[in-house]
Amino acid sequence: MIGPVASRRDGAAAWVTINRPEAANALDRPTKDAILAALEQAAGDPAVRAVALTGTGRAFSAGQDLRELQGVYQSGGVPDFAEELGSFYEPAVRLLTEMPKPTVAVVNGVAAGAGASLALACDLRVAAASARFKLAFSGIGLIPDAGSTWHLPRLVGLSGALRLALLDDTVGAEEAERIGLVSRVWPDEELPDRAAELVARLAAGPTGAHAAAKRLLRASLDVDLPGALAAEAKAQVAVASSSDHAEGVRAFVAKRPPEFTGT
Ligand code: T3D
Repeated sequence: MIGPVASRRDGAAAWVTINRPEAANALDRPTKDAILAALEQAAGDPAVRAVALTGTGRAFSAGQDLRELQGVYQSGGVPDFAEELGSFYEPAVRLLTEMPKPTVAVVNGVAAGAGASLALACDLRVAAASARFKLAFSGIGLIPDAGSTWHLPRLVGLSGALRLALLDDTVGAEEAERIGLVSRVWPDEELPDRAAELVARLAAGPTGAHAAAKRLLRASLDVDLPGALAAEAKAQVAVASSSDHAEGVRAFVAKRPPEFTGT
């Protein structure tokens, strides 16, 4: 039986698919637990060299399951937001941003609330033409969380971030590409194949170099230039001793495509 999350391997790529299409892939407790387990597994497996996060059906994810939240209120309780954020959203966002391999959100449909936050936490976002982004938090009287207040200004600037948070505009895929929220948009029917190609390409890449580039670029807005230059030099010395570097140079001279092994 397929649970709320389906995990599969495609060569060196791990695909994590949120699988509650009847609820727009909203994040209830079992779904959150399963996403976290799948991300932990992919992050910790050295044979996995790229990770894709996507959804089944018409949505990527509509964010926090509001029926579950309503259930807590109806039973006279108050949701423990600190616990929810600390036990799922924070570790999931940190795994996506910190695992030493590229992460890609394959945004097959609407990404709202914390669903959008998870997409924003991935290193790259690619989208179907019909996909859309909506923060949705202000609609239920909350602030953007799960890393959105950190990622959004870095991706679309402060003005764009404020617009999305306060006006809660829905941004379609084409506009998302124009403002730098997504890297590629493909016709809906082409998304599965094109995204699989892109993720496979990342998984066949120089994993150590990708990991270092990801780490340095993510840190870059919080360090000064001398600090960035020093960090680059340190990382380059480490990466230069990898087999993948030697293979890249060999392949260039031999006029053939490199065969990186991630070592
Ligand atoms: O614990 C904490 O720390 C709190 C953290 C909160 C983080 C958050 O994510 S807050 C934001 C939560 N999300 C939302 O407010 C979004 C709510 N959903 C929508 O605005 C719309 O559904 C969408 C824009 C996402 C999609 O619209 P549309 O027209 O394409 O689809 P739909 O018909 O509205 O939804 C399809 C079904 O999914 C529908 O079920 P039904 O009526 O056919 O049985 C709908 O109720 C359900 N659904 C959509 N979003 C959620 C949901 N069910 C539960 N929770 C949802 N978030």
